[in-house]
Amino acid sequence: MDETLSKDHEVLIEDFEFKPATLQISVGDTVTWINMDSAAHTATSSDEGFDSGSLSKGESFSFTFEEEGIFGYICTFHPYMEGEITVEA
Ligand SMILES: [Cu+2]
Repeated sequence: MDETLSKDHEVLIEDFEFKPATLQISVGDTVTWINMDSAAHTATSSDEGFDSGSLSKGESFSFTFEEEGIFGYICTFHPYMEGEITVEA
């Protein structure tokens, strides 16, 4: 794995949605969630692999994916907010 090839991706949390809700990335890539809403949100994976904790407006959370797989996540405050990260080798 060449570190220089790893990429950064952004997911905006806006209008009670993750944008984009689904994202395909590669192992070693980093995803940053940024809360654009006045309401607090989280990005919390189903398997507890990552958890942003409560993000206020303008706050962000980054996670680097070191394993391939499909990682579903929600906002714990609004469980109908769903997203999915697909990590490919
Ligand atoms: Cu939320």
